Amino acid sequence: MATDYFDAVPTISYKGPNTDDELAYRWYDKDRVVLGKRMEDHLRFAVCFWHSFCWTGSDVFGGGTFNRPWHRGANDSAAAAQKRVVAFEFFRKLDIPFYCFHDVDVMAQAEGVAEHRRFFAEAVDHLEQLQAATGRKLLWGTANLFSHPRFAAGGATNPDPEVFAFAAMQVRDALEATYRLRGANYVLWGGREGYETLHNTDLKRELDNLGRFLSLVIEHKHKIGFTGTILIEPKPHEPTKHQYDFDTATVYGFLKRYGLEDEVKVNIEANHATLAGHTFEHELATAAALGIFGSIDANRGDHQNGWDTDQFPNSVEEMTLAMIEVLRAGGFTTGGFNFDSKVRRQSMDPVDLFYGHVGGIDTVARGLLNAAAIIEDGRIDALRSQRYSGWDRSFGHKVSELNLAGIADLAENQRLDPKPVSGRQERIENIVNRFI
Ligand code: XLS
Ligand code: CA
Ligand code: CA
Repeated sequence: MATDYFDAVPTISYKGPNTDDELAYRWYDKDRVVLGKRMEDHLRFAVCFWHSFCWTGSDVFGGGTFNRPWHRGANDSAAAAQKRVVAFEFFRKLDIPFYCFHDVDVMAQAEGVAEHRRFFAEAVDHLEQLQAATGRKLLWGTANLFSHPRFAAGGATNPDPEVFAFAAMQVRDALEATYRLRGANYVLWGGREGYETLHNTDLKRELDNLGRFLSLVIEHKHKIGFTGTILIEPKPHEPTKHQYDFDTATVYGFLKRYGLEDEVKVNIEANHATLAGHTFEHELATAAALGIFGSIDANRGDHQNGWDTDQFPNSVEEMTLAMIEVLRAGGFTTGGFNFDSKVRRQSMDPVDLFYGHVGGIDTVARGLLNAAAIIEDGRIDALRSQRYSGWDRSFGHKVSELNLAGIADLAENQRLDPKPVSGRQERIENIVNRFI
């Protein structure tokens, strides 16, 4: 099946910062080596199916605005196949290595278990062919446990065990499909796993069901031999008032309680970090400190409003601060940068999908170059190490080894009177700004 949907747009290539070509990369030069690694291998970019090829441009005030031929009629097998072909043409023309999908993104609209399994299997066969034909790879797969009305009260945390079972069926199939398509990760975003009011919610039972569901997923992953990473994507609210996977620290506490902290990492979305009242880099640094940094959804929010706008990243400054943490964390292993980003509702033309992704990719690439320059310069890391250097000297060693009373005696015997030291924040911020 051929497509002419993107015929007006050429394959995007690197043309450098001085080019006037708006459909070219100015900073993302995939073969350029940065800190010993090719840019493509550092950043591992992915396009998501759902926002770019499934969403019609509708919002709560109005219907679809986008010009996407596969949305004109019912979402049947033919429409789903056309969408898959167009999507892979897009991945190929952007010249980035990965894509991501939810089960329902890639298949025809299904009623009930039998149809769901049949339509999904048909889609996965086609995805396998498209991957082989275009050389594109799967960064992660996932199951949509939140759009269909049956999931109005959640999937794994639904009060009805029949819904729990339907969710288990979808996740079993999506996990097995991800394995078959050689996906690098499998994501669980807590869709509607949360609550609206405690008056009708048994919070403890819901948490235990969510913990058990996750344990079953891990058990099945090992049973089938999938070696990719299982990722949880934190989010504090939306769609529910309170989501259980609130932020990275909350997810870590949850994993500890159910004994899964060595089995699961996090997929951190910039927009979800800011909705939780954190910065993007805070969530990255927290995940790295807890040993659960996995992957990134690069889409950002809007500084003036408090919802999930999923915009393409376009602040080089913000991305530089995030990339410093990614590099400090040692970079990605199985993870990557997924554009879970959507063009605005008025950006209805096919070419708008390119402007969005090209700008986002260049913003991340420039953030990487800035962060690498800051790390190579070494001043910031040196100032940071200097600040903690007392712990590397003999007094610090003693404090690390003694018990509370021993440390107290040490303080008394040495007649301690420690003096405050400047944190040099403004000086450090000035140094960072010289690289942006
Ligand atoms: C929604 C989430 C979702 C996940 C995948 O806010 O970002 O798109 O990334 O289910
Ligand atoms: Ca996301
Ligand atoms: Ca989001």
